[in-house]
Amino acid sequence: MARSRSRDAAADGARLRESIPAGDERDHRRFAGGWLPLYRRRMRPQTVVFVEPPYVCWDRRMDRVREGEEDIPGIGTLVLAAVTRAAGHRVHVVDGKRSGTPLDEVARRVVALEPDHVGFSATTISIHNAARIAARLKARVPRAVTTVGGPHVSAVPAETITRFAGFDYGVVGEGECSYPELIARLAAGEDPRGVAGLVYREGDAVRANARAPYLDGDALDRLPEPAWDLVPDFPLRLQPNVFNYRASPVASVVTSRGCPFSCSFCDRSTSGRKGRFHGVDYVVRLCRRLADLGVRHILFYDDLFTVSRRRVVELCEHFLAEGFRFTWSCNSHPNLLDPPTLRLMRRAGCWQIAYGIESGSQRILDVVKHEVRLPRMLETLRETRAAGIRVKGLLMMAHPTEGEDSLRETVDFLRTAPLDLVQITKFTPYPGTPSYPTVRQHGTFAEDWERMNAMNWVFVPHGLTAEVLERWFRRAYRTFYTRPDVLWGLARTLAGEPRFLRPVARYVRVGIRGWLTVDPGGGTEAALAH
Ligand code: B12
Ligand code: SF4
Repeated sequence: MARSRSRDAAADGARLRESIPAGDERDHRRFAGGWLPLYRRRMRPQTVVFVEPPYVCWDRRMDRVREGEEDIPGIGTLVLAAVTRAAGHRVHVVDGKRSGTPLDEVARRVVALEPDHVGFSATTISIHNAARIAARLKARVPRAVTTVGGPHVSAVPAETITRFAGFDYGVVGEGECSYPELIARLAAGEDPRGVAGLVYREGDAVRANARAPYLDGDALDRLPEPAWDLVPDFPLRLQPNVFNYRASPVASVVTSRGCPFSCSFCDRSTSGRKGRFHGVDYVVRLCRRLADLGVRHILFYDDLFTVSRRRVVELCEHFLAEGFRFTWSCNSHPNLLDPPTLRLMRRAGCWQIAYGIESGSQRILDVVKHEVRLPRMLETLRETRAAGIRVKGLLMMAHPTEGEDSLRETVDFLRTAPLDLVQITKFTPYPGTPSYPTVRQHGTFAEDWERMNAMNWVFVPHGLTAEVLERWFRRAYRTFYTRPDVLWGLARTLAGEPRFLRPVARYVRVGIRGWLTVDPGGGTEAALAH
């Protein structure tokens, strides 16, 4: 059954690609008429290649676990690709994230496309590889203009451009206005320095313009759909980590941007502090498109999908009215949902909610400004389960001011908390987070961007050591994943979805090996649950 649905989906994928020009031209006109006057200017179409660099997801010695990486371009890249195509350019996407793709191979694929412009999307963990590919490209196709966007350059613009000579430009914040305008100006031989959000060199200095206004309201809904047609094998390509989806094919959708909470570990340098929402019609249109392609599970990858309860209710009512059959999962803050909303979400297909738990210590929750009391958190988790939705908990260890007292509280919390799955990561002070400027007051911070994948103890709070942290980290995983109720729940999920068996067996094998061999700086356990 699953297999024949997959075949249908593949055929639908082909149909989607064939159908794109007509549908898209309509979108282009609407979009171009919206807020990009430069589109109407006469301009030689450019060849633009978007690149997602490979990055080290887990411990770099644990190559096998890297198979768990998500190898599909992000929604940011796909929306930018669609917008750039709408501006009349020839657009390609080169996704280097596929496990262990060598940098030379990524560069070779980009060079073969004879690009005029190459746009890199990079987080902190992938910025070095983005820069390495850019440097290789500049050596082989000097005329290609290299631009980097995404969270890392948005957080530390001048430092990024100063440090990496391979990037000609950076773009801070959302790229939908800035990037097409940069391309248009350069193609027209105009001075690009007025482009909003642009980071550029001027003599020895690096300058950064004020970012473009955040997209909101109609401007968000005028965006074309993500360029899924540029993803080979879509929607069959995305194979997220096991236990994160109910059924495949699976696809991701972003329905809002930004978050008004103030968690000190969270980088909102691209999306900002205000929740901005796609209209329900826009979301339903994307979901309908995916459903027609055979997608059976949608991952809502918003910063905080449930930031507006009213809107969640509206979305669910539309999903029910449309008769959508797919299941879906989302993330939430444990201070937002109530039983009626949860029950409605369940009826509308919600299968799993990932809650930011962060810590089992109230003191730490207050320090990191997570804005929730533990009793309320536990109540939300119980209510979610009671509504029939699986509960995933996201936690971190080594927060600023963390001590063995709070680590013990977190482990105790994990003994009984109503959770089906947990993912514990190692606190990492990313550039762009409120923690970043002050974190050194609370411990030692080895700021090596290439190790900042939340799987290394790059930050060690005063009074602790990496060895002590690692011991608590392992104890936390062991405590949770040896609970009979948790094991029973996982067994039931596996029984319902036998296709999980192979990846799970692989994770367990690699996990046991890692457990026996990995030193405190590494980390394998989180891979089991990610
Ligand atoms: C979904 C998501 C994921 C998914 C990605 C799946 C996928 N392929 O889409 C998964 C779960 C796999 C994931 C993994 C990780 N993630 Co993540 N993720 C997100 C999340 C929640 C949403 C991203 C998104 O789709 N946003 C919506 C789109 C529209 O926005 P966007 O991607 O930012 O793109 C816009 C701009 O950045 C800009 N832009 C982007 N690329 C480019 C390129 C050019 C040329 C230009 C001009 C502009 C531009 O324009 C885009 C359109 O407006 C963000 C939170 C956030 N708000 O960014 C965290 C976030 C990006 N993730 C983060 C982290 C830390 C990670 C991991 C390291 C976690 C881990 N331990 O593994 C990995 C690393 C992944 C990587 N490739 O580097 C951090 C990054 C912080 C930092 N400074 O690096 C964020 C910001 C979370 C946070 N708030 O702290 N993530
Ligand atoms: S961690 Fe989640 S709730 Fe906190 S600020 Fe970031 S997106 Fe918002």
